[in-house]
Amino acid sequence: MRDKEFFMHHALELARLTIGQTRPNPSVGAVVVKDGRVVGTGTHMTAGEPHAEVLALQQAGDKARGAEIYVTLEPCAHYGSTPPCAKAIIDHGLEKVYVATLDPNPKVAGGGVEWIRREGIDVEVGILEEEAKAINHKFFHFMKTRKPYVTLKTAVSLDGKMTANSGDSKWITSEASRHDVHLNRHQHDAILVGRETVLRDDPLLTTRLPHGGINPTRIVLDTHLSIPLHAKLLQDDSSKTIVVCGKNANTTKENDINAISHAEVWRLESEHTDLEALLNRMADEKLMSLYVEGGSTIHSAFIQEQWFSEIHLYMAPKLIGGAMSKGFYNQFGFDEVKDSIQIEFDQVQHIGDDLKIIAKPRVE
Ligand code: AOF
Ligand code: ZN
Repeated sequence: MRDKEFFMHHALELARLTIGQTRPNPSVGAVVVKDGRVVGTGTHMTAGEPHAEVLALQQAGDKARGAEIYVTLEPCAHYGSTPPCAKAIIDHGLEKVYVATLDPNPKVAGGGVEWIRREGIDVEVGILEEEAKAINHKFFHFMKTRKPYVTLKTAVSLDGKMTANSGDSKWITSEASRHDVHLNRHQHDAILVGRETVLRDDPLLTTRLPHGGINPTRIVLDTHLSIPLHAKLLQDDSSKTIVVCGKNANTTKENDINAISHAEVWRLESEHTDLEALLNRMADEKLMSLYVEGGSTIHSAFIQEQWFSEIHLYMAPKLIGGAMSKGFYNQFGFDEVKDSIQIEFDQVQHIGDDLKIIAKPRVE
């Protein structure tokens, strides 16, 4: 049936197409319908470029007068890099506006809907709202908490090991899982590892998908600035690299890193790399989401301080064993099970030969 959910569903599909490419903006789709005919469609494609509604209205032209528009996010009310969409909707003489969900951005936050209603245009909010929120869940989290959305990613064997006895970890999971990891790199603003991973694996941390992808900003936690200047992520300039250090790190090394055009040192005020200070600095730089590809030290720090929204655990049908090889959370441990950190499983998927488990902090 071509009802309001039908058209909103298509607007949501348009928004879904651009997940990961609009940072720091949300992904938004719009469909304009006149007398049961689609007369315009639009997707916001990149920050700084026109919003979804504007593109859909441009396409509709004169046909927008008296038409209805389906938008996956409340039309904006502010002059940002583009003029307000609420104004465009009013100027084009639309008769009805269907909105999936309000915009949590304090600059908008209900103001767009209010403005349009004030002009006598009927607005209905809440069509397929949960789907719309899911598309931009990282953006919603950031707007609510002013902290990046943190995803901890790990790959383990069925017996919970991240490495074999030698430290070797290539590859525990199948190619299909690794493809999914690259999709997640594309969908996060930044990716983080610790110095140990740089020293051991010398990773590039870029997005390598069959159709290409967007590289996240690379962040290395390196309290004493001990990673070598020839590390691949300091040599390769396909995305920015931020090296985060404590207050006592060597200033010559800091200057050397800052001299690399795509690299930058963030010196924190604490002796060690204080995660909250890092997340606040990221928020200041509009880095709204963080994909942590840690070893157990890094993951344990994020878990211990409860700075995570999701854990992605890829589990391979292998048994590695070994008393020396680690699990992904093992730094402190608890004496009794009753003291352990309570989380909950959100999803379990089969990916290739592996399982992917998505876990989240338990909501009390
Ligand atoms: C809309 N339609 O397609 C999008 C919206 O810097 P600007 O001007 O691009 O504004 C960015 C803000 O606008 C962003 O933080 C979010 O609140 C809203 N995004 N709004 O009406 C769109 N992408
Ligand atoms: Zn707008």
